[in-house]
Amino acid sequence: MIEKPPMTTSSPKSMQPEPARAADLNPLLDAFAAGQMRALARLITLIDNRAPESSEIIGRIYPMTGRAQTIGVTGPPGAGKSTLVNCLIARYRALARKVAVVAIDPSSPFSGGAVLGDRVRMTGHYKDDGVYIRSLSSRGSHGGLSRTARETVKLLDAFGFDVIIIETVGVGQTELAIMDLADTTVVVTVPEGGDGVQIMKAGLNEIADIFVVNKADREGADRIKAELELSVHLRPAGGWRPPVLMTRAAADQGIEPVLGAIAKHAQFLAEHRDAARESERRAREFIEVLAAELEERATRAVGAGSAHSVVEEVRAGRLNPYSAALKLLQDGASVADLLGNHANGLGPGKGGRA
Ligand SMILES: Nc1nc2c(ncn2[C@@H]2O[C@H](COP(=O)(O)OP(=O)(O)O)[C@@H](O)[C@H]2O)c(=O)[nH]1
Ligand SMILES: [Mg+2]
Repeated sequence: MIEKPPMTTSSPKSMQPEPARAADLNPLLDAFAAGQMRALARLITLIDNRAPESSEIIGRIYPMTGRAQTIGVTGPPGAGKSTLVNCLIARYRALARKVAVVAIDPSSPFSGGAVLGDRVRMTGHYKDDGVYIRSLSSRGSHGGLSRTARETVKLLDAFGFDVIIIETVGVGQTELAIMDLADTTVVVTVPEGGDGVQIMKAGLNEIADIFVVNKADREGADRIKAELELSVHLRPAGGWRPPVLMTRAAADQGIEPVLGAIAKHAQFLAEHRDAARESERRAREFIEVLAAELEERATRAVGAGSAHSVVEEVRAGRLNPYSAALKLLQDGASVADLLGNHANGLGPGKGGRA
């Protein structure tokens, strides 16, 4: 099943009226829990549109998460990421594992890959319920996209996919943040001139758990492989040393070693679980969600023609924004009044009040 994000023009940053809400989340979440793909798709759309109930959705499905293996695939545009992902899908399906793909690279669609596209269709994976491919719109703000990606991965995890592959172009900070979601990050590069240098410049070098030199049929593959191997040896001893593998994804060649390396890295992670780091990660995630939730609520509350006295004072220029913000925070009741239940559409008694 391949889905594109629906075209809408809503923007979480603009001060527009509150977007339309799902009347009641319960039937949708029930359908999701019953394994209905359409419910999954609708929930992802709500998340992708940064609907006000996003945090409630993720909070409620959270107990069902934590089972999936997440694999990030990144690298320059045209390196063959989507082609490689198609190869991986076919292999994982052959192992009866359910695979979801989150594509944040709009440049190359999945359905178009000539050779593997046909193969996937031939083996029936195209209509396979065990494969779900979803591209996210890049509408979100800087932090918005990585948040959308993280929440989408949680939905897919909770839905029961065994393997979740996140494809994104490795160019900026947002992409690096998105790769932070993955248990295992595969950096795909190609023999074209200067590509190795670009990988290092983009900071992809540090985040790679596995290097793949794709288009190994082209000249210069050995050279970039040697370059990458040299950089790998600069890593501290005792840690994970990323293997450098060669593939010809368009010909479906060299894929088994990639699967093997992913499995080996997963095993390494399992053997080196770091409870302190996981605790730190959860705390950081809490701060991120809290900050984003406050920003979204403030944007809605201040934008929706709020009759709140502090907002009116600020708008009229009688109270400066700094003093106003501090004044509001000094009084829990005022915070709840401005940003509380009515602002996110949760009814009383649903636990939304501070
Ligand atoms: N020569 C060669 N071309 C490849 C190989 N793998 C992928 N390609 C081609 O490279 C182009 C870009 O591939 P794509 O997977 O869309 O790259 P992405 O932008 O990184 O996702 C497509 O035309 C592929 O058919 C390979 O191993 N060798
Ligand atoms: Mg692609």
